[in-house]
Amino acid sequence: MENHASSVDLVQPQTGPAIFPQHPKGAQAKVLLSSVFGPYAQDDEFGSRAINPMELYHNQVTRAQGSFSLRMFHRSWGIMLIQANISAPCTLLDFPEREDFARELRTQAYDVVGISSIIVNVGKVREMCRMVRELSPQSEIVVGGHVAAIPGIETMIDADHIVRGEGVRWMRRYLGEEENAPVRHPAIVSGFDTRIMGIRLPQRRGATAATIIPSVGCPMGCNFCTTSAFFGGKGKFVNFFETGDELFEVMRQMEDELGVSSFFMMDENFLLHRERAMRLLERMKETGKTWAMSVFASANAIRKYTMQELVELGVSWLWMGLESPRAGYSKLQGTDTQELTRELRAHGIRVQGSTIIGLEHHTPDNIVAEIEHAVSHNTDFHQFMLYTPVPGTPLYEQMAAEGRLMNDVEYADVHGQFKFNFRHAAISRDDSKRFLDWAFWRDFELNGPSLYRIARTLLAGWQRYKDWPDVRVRQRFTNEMKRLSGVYSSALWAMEREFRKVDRKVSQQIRALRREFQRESGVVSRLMPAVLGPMLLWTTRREERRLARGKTYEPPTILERRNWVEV
Ligand code: B12
Ligand code: SF4
Repeated sequence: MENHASSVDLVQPQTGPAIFPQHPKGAQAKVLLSSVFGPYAQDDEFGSRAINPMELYHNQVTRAQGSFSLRMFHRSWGIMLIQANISAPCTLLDFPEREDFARELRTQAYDVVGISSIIVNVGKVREMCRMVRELSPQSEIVVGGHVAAIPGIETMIDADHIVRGEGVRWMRRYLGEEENAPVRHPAIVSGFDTRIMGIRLPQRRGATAATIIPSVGCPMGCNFCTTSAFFGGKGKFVNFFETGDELFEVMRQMEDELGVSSFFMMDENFLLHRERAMRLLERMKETGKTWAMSVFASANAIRKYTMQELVELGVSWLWMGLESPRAGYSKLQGTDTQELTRELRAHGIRVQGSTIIGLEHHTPDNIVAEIEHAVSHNTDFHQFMLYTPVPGTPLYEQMAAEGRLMNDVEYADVHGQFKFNFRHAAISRDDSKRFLDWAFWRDFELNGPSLYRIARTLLAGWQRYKDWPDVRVRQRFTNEMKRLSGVYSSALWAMEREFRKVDRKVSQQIRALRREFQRESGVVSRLMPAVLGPMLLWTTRREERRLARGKTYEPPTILERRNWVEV
């Protein structure tokens, strides 16, 4: 293929190459930022895969939970952040169909087209570059996001600039703007079009958490970790908001703009930065904020806090890598993850565990026991991922050096939810999928739907904290209980019946929890299941039938213009 790539621009612009590309029009340039085109949840020639939908939970967490799977979409936050931080006129196109992208190119005469992608979608990037050359030949093409880590990417796609690492500073500099100006945080509703048990939840202002992006990267540098590697690897990361005060101000602004009191902290290891978190807590206390927070954190970072501190900080959902007790990752050293999970849940903190299938020490003989161990954590959610050497990571370098990469596996299939892309000493490629699928199923069968599990954790938290002296803590649990107890009781009513065909014991546990909810909650929520329960059972069964017929979901196309003057 003809290749125009004029520069592959490395990690940080301030330490980057001496001659940094700049667009001749600077901040007057008209910019289009786009995510890759859909549809996503179907097999096609551009690399979409039915197994790889644009839904976080259904893709890699609750995918075996049928109609109980939590389904929702998330915007492309990287390009939202870039758009909010440049003064050039800029359109953001999220989840376009090919025709939407083509129409925008034909009608708007863009100077710059920025495409954001991860590795699996490289085939779409190639096609989008081709379309730009054909429909908007004056545009410079900038490609960013994890796709840029593919070795030899500049020969695979026809782009002018390929940006590795942090993109806000790069784009500002490219457009002749002040790259180190403070970062302006866009208002982001964390998820949308949420569905569960066959119904789409109403979207009310303030009901869904706001996404906050404090940083990108993670200094822990685990060998397989692509986000850590992409932003500098071990010991490095890029902070957008250094201090607890800065973070507090951003959250307060989002509280105003979006009417939220809960936040999804999109930081790979939020709790690692204790000083920042504790300053944030001070500010929350001073101002009486009853904010709730969903965070990612490694076990060693969680252990820097007492349960009390986590609860006061409003941590209500926590994503923790369990990986495998025998893998030797430093973040897990000295932690009994089962005990930690139990404790967190007993304090009302929902835990999402993440376990790797196919580590070097796994064999067909020990993997079942390792999966059983993972499942016995009884987390609220559990992600299982294949051990996957992804370009850019130390693991990839190692596998390449050892000659173990399967070079005939398409990038579209390198996402950890299908089959190995490397030769494992003891487990075949086909078996990797069998073990992965079994892990998801086993977790569901033994522990029940995640919706049931989060209801149980909420109740435990409420029982523990409903009379707590700190009003902020008490209020947070009371609010959540008030908002959700009726809905949860009704969902439990339907789950109890529907789960009988999967496992009677779990169905009885669901029933016991429903009874407890009945005892603890008010009249309305005691009566609600009689009406809402049968309806949910009906929608659940209808959804099962739809899914059996192959029903999938796609995100809507979103177009947003900023600094824009209509001609
Ligand atoms: C939200 C999210 C999703 C959302 C999708 C959002 C969307 N609209 O695309 C959902 C949940 C659907 C999703 C799905 C998947 N995801 Co995902 N996802 C994430 C997550 C958690 C956050 C992304 C994010 O917003 N980060 C914060 C922003 C600020 O960072 P950023 O996107 O990297 O953007 C920065 C730079 O990369 C750069 N940049 C980005 N775009 C551009 C564009 C231009 C022009 C420029 C100049 C710069 C630039 O500038 C930005 C600011 O610095 C990341 C993990 C993470 N911590 O990043 C994984 C991650 C991106 N996902 C990943 C994967 C593998 C997947 C899946 C394949 C599922 C799976 N099996 O794991 C599917 C693919 C679905 C599909 N069909 O495409 C991997 C990517 C691996 C890789 N090396 O390619 C990540 C890194 C997770 C991981 N650690 O493995 N994902
Ligand atoms: S602790 Fe988590 S985010 Fe950090 S490097 Fe390891 S896997 Fe990546």
